[in-house]
Amino acid sequence: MSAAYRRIVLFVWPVIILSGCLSGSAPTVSSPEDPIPGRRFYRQRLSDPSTRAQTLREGLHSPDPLIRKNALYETIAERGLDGLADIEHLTRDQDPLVQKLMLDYVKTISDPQLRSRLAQDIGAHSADPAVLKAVNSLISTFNYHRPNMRLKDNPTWDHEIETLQTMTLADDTWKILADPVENGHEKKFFAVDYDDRDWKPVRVGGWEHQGLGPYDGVAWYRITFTAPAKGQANAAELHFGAVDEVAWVWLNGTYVSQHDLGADGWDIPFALDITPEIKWGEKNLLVVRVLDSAQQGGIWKPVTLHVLK
Ligand SMILES: [Ca+2]
Repeated sequence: MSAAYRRIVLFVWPVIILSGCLSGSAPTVSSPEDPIPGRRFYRQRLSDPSTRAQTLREGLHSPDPLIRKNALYETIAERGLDGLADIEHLTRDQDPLVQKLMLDYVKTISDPQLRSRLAQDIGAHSADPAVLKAVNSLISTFNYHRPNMRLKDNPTWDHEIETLQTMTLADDTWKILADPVENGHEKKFFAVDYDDRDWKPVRVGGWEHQGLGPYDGVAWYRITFTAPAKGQANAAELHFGAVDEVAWVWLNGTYVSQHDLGADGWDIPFALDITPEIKWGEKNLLVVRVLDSAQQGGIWKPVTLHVLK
């Protein structure tokens, strides 16, 4: 190390640490305008065994994402799971490169609860589609599937089925919320007592033109409607004109069934028996979780209640 360089280091480093302390953040060695000197300085200190450990710890808090990423990489390589306490804050990092590396690390954790918690934390702080997708595949707890039998398919039903009444659900009282992290089921978006006052109003039709933009992914719909009195009815069905693409349906908090033909199901009508779940003559809550993988998405044709005898 030259005398001149040593003087620079001796002068700069305390200032860096001091400014970091004063600002309440970690020491900074680079400016956002020109990160190169900071990176060079970081590498030099890293190559010196006497400053390496300290440099790594500081690098994990650097404002420069490349330095954070490098420090994360080196810390994982050297200490593996023992370094978790030093790197755990990076689950909240805003930089996709750091997020992806952190996710690779989280995948190696064998404790499922810890793995899931860290992955969820990364997902909650990321807007990067690739990161969100990887997080989802790592933590997915969505496992809703239930067969559904309509009255017309019931082999023990021997009467002719008559439609007593049909009622199209109001077009203008739906509400929607995008669920890019795909944990709406864990937040119980389908529950009757879930508070949806912050959800956006939405009409039947593609969600692209209704404030969600070119969003591909999961979104949830909620609507309440008043069912007619039971009268002579033997069954109730919900007829969906079309949902682009996959739909999972809850009524009054109970999971009913799904329409899952993959992307091919986007324009195919479907009907579900809701006889066990409907509340005759009362308010009912219908919740639909929609997955759209490409282009237009959402409930784009009307939903109609059919009362059958
Ligand atoms: Ca679509």
